Amino acid sequence: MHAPQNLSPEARQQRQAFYDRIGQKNMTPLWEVLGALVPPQPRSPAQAAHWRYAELRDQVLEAGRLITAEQAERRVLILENPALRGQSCITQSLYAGLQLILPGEVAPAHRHTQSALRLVMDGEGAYTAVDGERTTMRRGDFIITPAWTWHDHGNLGNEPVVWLDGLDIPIVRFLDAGFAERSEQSSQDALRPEGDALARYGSNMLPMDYQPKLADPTKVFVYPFERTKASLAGIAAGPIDAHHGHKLRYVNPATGASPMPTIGAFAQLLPAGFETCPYRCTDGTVHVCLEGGGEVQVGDQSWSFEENDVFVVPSWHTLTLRARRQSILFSFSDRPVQQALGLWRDERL
Ligand code: GTQ
Repeated sequence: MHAPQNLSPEARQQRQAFYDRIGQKNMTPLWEVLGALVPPQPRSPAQAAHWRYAELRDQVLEAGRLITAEQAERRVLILENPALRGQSCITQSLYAGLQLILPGEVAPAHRHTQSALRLVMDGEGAYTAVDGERTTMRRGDFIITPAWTWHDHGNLGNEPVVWLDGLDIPIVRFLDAGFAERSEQSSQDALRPEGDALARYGSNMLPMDYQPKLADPTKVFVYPFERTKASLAGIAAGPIDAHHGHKLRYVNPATGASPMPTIGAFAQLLPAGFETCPYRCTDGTVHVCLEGGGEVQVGDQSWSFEENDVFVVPSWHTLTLRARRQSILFSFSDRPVQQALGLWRDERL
């Protein structure tokens, strides 16, 4: 888009002097930056990256020897995009981290305007409580804490429990709309029995007087892995998509929209030996391998991945997945934001 310009040294100097003068008044010429501001296609500053769980686990457990959950409030190791170090984000719009809670510990109740998801990776016996209801965290469960809902975590079992946190922290930061508060109670009182929300809102039925608004997050705050696996196994008997394998998106069952307005989440099954056709989309996406293993290629980078490995595919980077064994992948992205704004695009290559 930038027309080549053959500038004489004098003209160049004259322009630079002008830029310097207006610079002192906090102005700058658009024409020097237009190409970068309005690129012909996305050029994410983020980079594809991969974290092996075998290494993550050791470091997370080491953090468990250095600080308690109580002291840390949330004992989390943030997964930072290698090209965005220091910004606490894994893509431009999303945050990811691994949280550890040891037997007997409590991560005290708080709430914030940032929306969060948890993907349970390792260990049994922990729970998350969301607005007065607890859910036991089982491996592969996808749990959400929508904006401004009270939440606390605890571990009643006898092994360390590790999960992946995904939050819209960079989006809320960008909008300068972050609020947070700590509860006086470190653990919320149970207002409803475990399973209540899933029975009321997540079983193809809804309470008689419940009229959800389209932008509301779902009242279903846990999507048990058992159910996800059953759905994936069910569709795997049918035709397969060349670019996605057998892939489904998690929804608010009352509206069909994403579970939370800022974060979309997905689960996919790739049969043993299956290779996806190259695909790209504008939502930079974080993946977790829940079962199986294989190879991921992003542009000219590639990795092999195993269970619980995490990898990130930035916006408009071409992705190919190959399953060595039958594999189940969880993923999340800012797709609902882009779709609400009419920005989202994808391309099947
Ligand atoms: O569990 O509430 O990874 O507030 C970052 C911020 C987790 C949480 C994070 C949080 C939480």
